[in-house]
Order: sequence, then C-alpha cells, then structure tokens
Amino acid sequence: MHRIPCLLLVFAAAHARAQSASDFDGDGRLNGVDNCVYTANPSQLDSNLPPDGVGNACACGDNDDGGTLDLLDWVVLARALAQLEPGIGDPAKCSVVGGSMDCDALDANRLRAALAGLAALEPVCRARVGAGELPLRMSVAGDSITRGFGASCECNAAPACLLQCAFGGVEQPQHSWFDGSSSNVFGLLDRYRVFAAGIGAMTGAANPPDTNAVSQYVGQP
Ligand SMILES: [Ca+2]
Ligand SMILES: [Ca+2]
Ligand SMILES: [Ca+2]
Ligand SMILES: [Ca+2]
Repeated sequence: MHRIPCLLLVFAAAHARAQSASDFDGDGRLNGVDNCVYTANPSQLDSNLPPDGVGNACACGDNDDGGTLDLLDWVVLARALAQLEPGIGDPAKCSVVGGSMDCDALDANRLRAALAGLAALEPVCRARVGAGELPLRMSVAGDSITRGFGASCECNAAPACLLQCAFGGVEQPQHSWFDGSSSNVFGLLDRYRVFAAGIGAMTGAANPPDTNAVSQYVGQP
C-alpha cells in the first residue's frame, strides 16, 4: 500500500544528492562545497573576517566588489541609480530585498538601513540565487500528492489514523512537497523562503465541496 510513496521518498533523497553533486555554474566546485552555487568563482574567495561562507562573487549588496559591506557599497549604488559613474561592477549582486532583482531604490534604502544596523539584507540577488525573479506569493491547489496522502511509510501514530491507513491512508499535509512542516521535508515554499522569508503562500484542495476546499493561508497572504 505504501510502496509508491516510499519509492517517491527514495527518489527525492537521490535527487537531493544529485543536486548537491552537480556543478551548476561549471566552475569545478560541486554545489555542496561551492560558496557561490550559481556564480562561477573557482578561487572561492571570501574576504569577510572571519569568512562568512559566502563567496565575494555572490555577496549581495557588495556593489564595489570589495568583498565586504560598507558605506562605499551604498555610494556606488546611489550614484549608479543617478546614472553617475562609476557604474556597479556586477549588477547581479545589487538586489538585497525581495521583489525585483534589478538594482533599484528599494535596494539602496535597505542597504543604507542595514549599514545603520536597522535592517537585515536578504540574500536575494541573482549572483546568489541564480537567474529569475523570486515570487511575492505562491499558491497550490492540492490533490492527494499535495496533501501528502499516505506519504509516511510508517503511517501516522494516532490510532484513528492507523485505522484510516488500513483503508488506504490519510492526508498528511505535514509531508506535503509544497509546505510540509515535518523535519523530514524541505518543501518548495521553505526553499524559496531561505532567500525571502516574506513570501506569502496559499494552499487548498482542488475540488469543492472537498473538506479542504477552503484555502489556507500560510504566512503572509
Ligand atoms: Ca560550482
Ligand atoms: Ca561557484
Ligand atoms: Ca563572504
Ligand atoms: Ca563592498
């Protein structure tokens, strides 16, 4: 009865290992030991003291390419936005707040606030997360897979769940690929929220009058 979910979990684990063993940016460093997974940096240079584990090549906000954050990074960005020279050395590093990955006033304001100790930078620049925009919110219309139906090989511990499992399994949203809360799950939503914690999400079943048809908001709507 649970053979297919078990195979899916094995496949997911194998897929995760394959991702770690890949070299997305082709710089000779496998993803698992590359301090900039999406930007080629064979030297792995990390100028922070002590090193913060993030290579200079993908340090969001380091607009002067000096390897560390300081006021000059804000000056470079502010001047670039005013179309003054010198321009930003690597525009792929300027985004420090969710939303657009282009260099804009929001990034300048966040950088200035961070330098004053009033806010934190978000690691959302293209050099850090790869090409593409981060979403403001995500939603999914759930079916059995999204609701984690029968996902756990051990079934749920509660007696009622065990009884239901005997007749084919129960929904286990804690194991959902999208927003599962189980410690065994690193769902899609959590993967995105590594880069932008404020991403909103909505889940719900596809077919009313299913009891799960009412959408559920997770975090910000
Ligand atoms: Ca690499
Ligand atoms: Ca790299
Ligand atoms: Ca660093
Ligand atoms: Ca800098």
